[in-house]
Amino acid sequence: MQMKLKLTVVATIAAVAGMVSAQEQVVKIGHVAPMSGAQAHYGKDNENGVRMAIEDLNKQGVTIGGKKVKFEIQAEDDAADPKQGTAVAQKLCDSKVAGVVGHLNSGTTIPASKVYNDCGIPHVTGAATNPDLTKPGYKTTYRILANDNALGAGLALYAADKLKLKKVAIIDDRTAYGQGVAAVFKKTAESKGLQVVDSQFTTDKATDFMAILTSIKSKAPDAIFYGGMDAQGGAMLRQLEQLGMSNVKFFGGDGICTAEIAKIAAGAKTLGNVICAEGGASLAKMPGGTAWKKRYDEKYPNQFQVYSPYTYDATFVLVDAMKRANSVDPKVYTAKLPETSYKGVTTTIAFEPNGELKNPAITLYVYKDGKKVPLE
Ligand code: ABU
Repeated sequence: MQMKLKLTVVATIAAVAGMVSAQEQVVKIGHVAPMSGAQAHYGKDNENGVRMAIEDLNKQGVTIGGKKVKFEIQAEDDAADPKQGTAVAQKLCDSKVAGVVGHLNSGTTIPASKVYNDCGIPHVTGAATNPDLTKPGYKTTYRILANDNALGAGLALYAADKLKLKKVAIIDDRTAYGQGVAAVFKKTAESKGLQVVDSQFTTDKATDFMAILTSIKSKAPDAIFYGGMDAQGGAMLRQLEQLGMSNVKFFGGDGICTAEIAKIAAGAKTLGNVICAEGGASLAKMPGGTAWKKRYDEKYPNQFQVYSPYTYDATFVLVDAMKRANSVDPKVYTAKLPETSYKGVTTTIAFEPNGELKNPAITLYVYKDGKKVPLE
């Protein structure tokens, strides 16, 4: 008799548990960035942003189509390599993720965007800034920060109008991002009467820049613009100091505008010559920036770089569209992304018809006592 009662209780508990799980659905959000190699610190920061968003969403409790949703991340590494980027994009399509946050590099995001378009999964980048990304007009591609047209032009205008510089040299790393942002800087600088005295290039794997910096030194520029990432930018700062080029300003886009560049510069005083631009407001001026950064630092101490507030918002933008469509099916909810009006941590996010952010801000930064501070 006692045994029979026990069995009944167990069966009842199992039935209730089964009912709950039948009403819950797991929805996977893909994230892609370089998680290995010299750019892994950017990738880790970006992934942290998505993980934090998913944790917050699951804590809030989201119900879509009458079912409680449990969001999970499917995190992938593209190693900043365009071929690996498309392979990983296809893997996410095959895994039937509901949406993707990524990628980080323009060189991986641009080819991956076609893969996502072909399989009908939307992706939102919070880091890739080459304007070519949105040129095909895919209904599955969105960017939630300013692009390199704004960054390159903003820096050139500052060099010409505020600093009254006359001569600049330009270096790029031959990536989609580095080459693109350097070309915009050059065009705007020349339109303002700056003389481009030397143009050099390197790669996103190089470590020794003595030859190109020595060539540039002989042309005596007031400033160098570097289109590329912080591993190379930081090493250049050390080598500029070794070459006695301590008075040369060092401009760059968001790729060098990291906490990490101060570490890589390893005490070189030339860090104080850096002027870099990011495609959004400073954390202090973002609607939710200060409180969000405090929470981020508690969860992920010393890991903040640049883009995690954007990857956090990108995750919420995808889920906001799912809620408005009352569907987690990308074939259904993608149609709601163009009508986004989402009050995020970074700004209120709404999109142009081509998937670019409406009314993006840019902020210029300098480094004081080894810390990045906005140029007010
Ligand atoms: N936005 C700079 C770094 C990422 C990229 O666009 O390649």
